[in-house]
Amino acid sequence: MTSIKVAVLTGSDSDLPTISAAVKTLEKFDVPCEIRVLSAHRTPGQTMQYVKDAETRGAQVFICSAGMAAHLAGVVAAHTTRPVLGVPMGGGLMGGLDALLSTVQMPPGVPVLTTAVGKAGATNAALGAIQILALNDSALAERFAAYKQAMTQTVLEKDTRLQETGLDDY
Ligand code: RP5
Repeated sequence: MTSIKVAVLTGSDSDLPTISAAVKTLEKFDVPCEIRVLSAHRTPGQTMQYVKDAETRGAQVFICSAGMAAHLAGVVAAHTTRPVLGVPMGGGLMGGLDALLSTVQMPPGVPVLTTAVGKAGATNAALGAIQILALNDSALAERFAAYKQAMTQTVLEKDTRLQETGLDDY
C-alpha cells in the first residue's frame, strides 16, 4: 500500500502535458503524490472509489484538473471532507472559460478552491497543496519559504539587469 499526501486526478490523458506541472512541483518539494486519469463522466464509479482509497493511503489534499464541462473537482469534493483544489484546463470554449466556470462555481457547502486556467494553475495548485501540508510540517514550510525567497531574488536580479542595460536586450 503506497502512502501519499496529495492525490492528483485528471479527466483525460489529453490533460497530462498541462497537469504534469503540478506533479513535477510536488516532486520538487519531496511531497509524496500520485496522478491518475479518472473522469467524473466517463469513470464515475472508479472516481468515487479512488477518493476513498486515496484517503486510506493518507491523501490530505486532492488536486483535480478537467476541461470543458469540468465536473471532476466538484464530484471529488462531494465525496471527501479534505481540501480539493480545482485546475481548469484550457482546451475548450474561450480558452477554458467553460472549465473555469464549471470548476469555480460550486454551490455553498462544497468548496473547490479553484486556480488559474492551465499550466500556471497546475503549478499553483501544487504550491497551494504544499502550503496546506506545511501548516503541520515545519521542514516543508522551510522549503516553501526558501522557494519564495529564491523567486524574489530572481525578479530583483532581472530588475537590476534592466536598470543596467536598458531595453535593448528585449
Ligand atoms: C475533460 O474533457 C477532460 O478533462 C479533457 O480536458 C476534456 C477532453 O477530453 P478528451 O476527449 O481529450 O479525452 O473531461
